[in-house]
Amino acid sequence: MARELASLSEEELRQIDAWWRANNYLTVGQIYLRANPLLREPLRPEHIKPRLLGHWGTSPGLALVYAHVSRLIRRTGQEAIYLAGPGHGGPALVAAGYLEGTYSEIYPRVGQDEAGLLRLFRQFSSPGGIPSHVSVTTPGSIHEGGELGYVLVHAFGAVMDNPDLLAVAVVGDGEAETGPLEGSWKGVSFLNPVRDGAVLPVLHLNGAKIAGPTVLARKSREEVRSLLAGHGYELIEVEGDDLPGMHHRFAAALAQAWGTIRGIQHRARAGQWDGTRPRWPLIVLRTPKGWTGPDEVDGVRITGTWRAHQVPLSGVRENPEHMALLERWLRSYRPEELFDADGAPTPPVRDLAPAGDLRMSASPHANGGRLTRDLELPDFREYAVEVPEPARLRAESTRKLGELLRDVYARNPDRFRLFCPDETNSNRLGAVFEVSDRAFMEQVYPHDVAIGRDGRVMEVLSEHNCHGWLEGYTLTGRHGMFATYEAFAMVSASQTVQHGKWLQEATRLPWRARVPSLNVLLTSTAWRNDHNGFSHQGPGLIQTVLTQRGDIARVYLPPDANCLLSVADHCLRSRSYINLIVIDKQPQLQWLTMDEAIEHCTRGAGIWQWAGTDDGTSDPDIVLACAGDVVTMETVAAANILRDRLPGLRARVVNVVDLMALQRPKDHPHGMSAVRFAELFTTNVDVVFAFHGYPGAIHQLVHGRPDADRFRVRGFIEEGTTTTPFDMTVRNRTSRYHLVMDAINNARRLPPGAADLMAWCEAKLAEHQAYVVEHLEDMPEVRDWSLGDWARRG
Ligand SMILES: Cc1ncc(C[n+]2csc(CCOP(=O)(O)OP(=O)(O)O)c2C)c(N)n1
Repeated sequence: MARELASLSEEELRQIDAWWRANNYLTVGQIYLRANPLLREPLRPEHIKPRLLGHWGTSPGLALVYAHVSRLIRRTGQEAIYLAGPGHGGPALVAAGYLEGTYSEIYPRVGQDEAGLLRLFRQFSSPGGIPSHVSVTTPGSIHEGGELGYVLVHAFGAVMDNPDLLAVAVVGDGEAETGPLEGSWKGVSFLNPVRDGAVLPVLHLNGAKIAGPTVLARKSREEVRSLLAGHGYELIEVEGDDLPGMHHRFAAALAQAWGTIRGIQHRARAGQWDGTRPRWPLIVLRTPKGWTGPDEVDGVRITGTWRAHQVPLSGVRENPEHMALLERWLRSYRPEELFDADGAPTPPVRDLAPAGDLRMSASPHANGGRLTRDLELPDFREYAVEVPEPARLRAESTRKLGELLRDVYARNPDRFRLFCPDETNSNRLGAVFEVSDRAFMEQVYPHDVAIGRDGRVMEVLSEHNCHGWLEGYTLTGRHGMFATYEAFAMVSASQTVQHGKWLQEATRLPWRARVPSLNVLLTSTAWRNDHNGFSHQGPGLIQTVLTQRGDIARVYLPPDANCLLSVADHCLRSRSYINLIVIDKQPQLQWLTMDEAIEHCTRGAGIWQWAGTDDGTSDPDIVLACAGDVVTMETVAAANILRDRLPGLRARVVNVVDLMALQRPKDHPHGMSAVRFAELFTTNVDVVFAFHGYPGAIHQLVHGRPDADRFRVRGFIEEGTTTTPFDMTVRNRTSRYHLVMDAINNARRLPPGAADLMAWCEAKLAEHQAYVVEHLEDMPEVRDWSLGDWARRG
């Protein structure tokens, strides 16, 4: 089959050439025209948009690849999706969906007639229209390509556990200079030819980026070959700008690539794979940037240079010469052959499109919610930690989550994966290895553990890869979790933001089905990275997610294992959110029974009556609030000190699991009502709030609540180093002693003994200081602290 595909018939050449010309015409039309879409009359200034926005340079290359892949699909029935790394070539992909008819099916106003064509042109990069990139509004897209660097990670994620799918991923040569893209060639080291589909990267060396040459385009061919062959690819090179020669050569290259892919898959699926990593094909495509556009403008070379990147002809309305050049350029595609009298694509253009869902713009994989099947989830209550009374038992909470995830893996062998930068065991999630190894297609040695060809736990030391793979995986309808050290979640924070934007926009499009949520587990947190030091102490991702819109962002801070299980179950069931779950992996005190945890997590926040000294009959003297595991312990310990040493003070303890519950209902769907807020925090009593992250976050969240100034927030204030766990809280002024002093300083009524207790706390802090320096560990009364019999149930 591949051999037959290698040569184009006359008919196919005619179709491909017509489709490509039509696509280029529509791209230029989208950038320039507000009227006269079929050039029925000579161009006049009023036909030209007042603001010329968009990117021409990459578009003809993107369209060329699209046209040829469409032919491949028609000939072979191959299921494929298309990812444009240089997503600024949006008009080419919008045009592709339009020529395939998908666009008009989804947006009937943009029909395949002259009026529809005009709307297509006018809406592009316009107020009330569509964005310039391959955004969420573009049918067939799972990759906007706005922030460059992620095209391969999205493609690899999309084909995992998707054996019949081919993801064609065009990589820009400028994009190839980014760190994430350079790291993402390694995807092939994790792709199993039996169980996974294939990625076909097309490295598009069009020579330039916005304002200068690209590294790979100016390297010798030998160096480019060595680089990519070293990553494990078999290179197929196509170069030129001659026509129809380029069509023939690209068709042959694509046929060869597809033949290689199918050969690898057939052999592997027939049991003939010896386990060595296959050499997957990669096409290196060298075409001039802005190919088929104006060669020269005002005596300056455009095509093949960075000047072709955006809008090659400026000031068209005012400059008759430029207007004439534009008209010549548009007419060079011979629109009269491509669109009929009504403005509909003519048969050679139309006939290239594959049928129905095989059109890349209509692929259900790219609208993954359509394919999403809910997870088979075990009953999370079965993993409960027995909690006879609060703060008696210590447990590694994430270990329980690992057990739950193990069984999620077992029940969902085709639609759940964990993504982690080399830390699954370290994060205490290692139970998953009872049912799945880590995926690895490079050499495996006898002394390796839990690693192999059939593994489905994804470990690669790249937060960019992990995050991007999970995005590709969920956008195509499957479920997963990204578990990472809290501080290094900032490495991929920008991806979190970009994905949030995607999800937010998607919720506005009725045709986009809701996809599984992006679940991010932050563990190895700031407070317990006492052993690693300052570089490992950074709770910044919370702040980042808080800036995202309420429609998509959720932040959970479960204080113990049972709360974590309840939160995780909720997140794994949810759709189209970014769920951030923050909890440390070290042994930690357990507070709530499973039933209590479920109720607490369902409400998002609650009073821990047993922890405080407030009888609930009237407002307390002070509220001690907390969100986050370590600061919860400090808060309960502080309340305990107050109970013992200042029994006349009424202190209420409030714990917050769902951070967004603090917001007003009008600011976030989880926001608690004013009545509930007052029940927890009163309307006028001061609140000492111990927070896991940066204090400003809580101020931001309670903004607009009654007398928000009464919130005194303690949190991480960038006081970190390699020290003891408790010293971390002392340095950041969230220790139990600091919280007690804060309570005394802010309580609205002080019983006798407060001054003595202040002095006692100061003495304790001094004692701590001396002790840790002398003994290199925390004081036993802190290190081994628990509530003792004080909170015994019943
Ligand atoms: C991470 C990131 N940095 C910078 C930009 C701004 N930018 C937009 S397009 C572009 C050049 C892209 O060049 P290339 O990937 O070669 O695409 P093409 O030449 O095909 O347009 C740059 C730097 C961006 N979109 N993303």
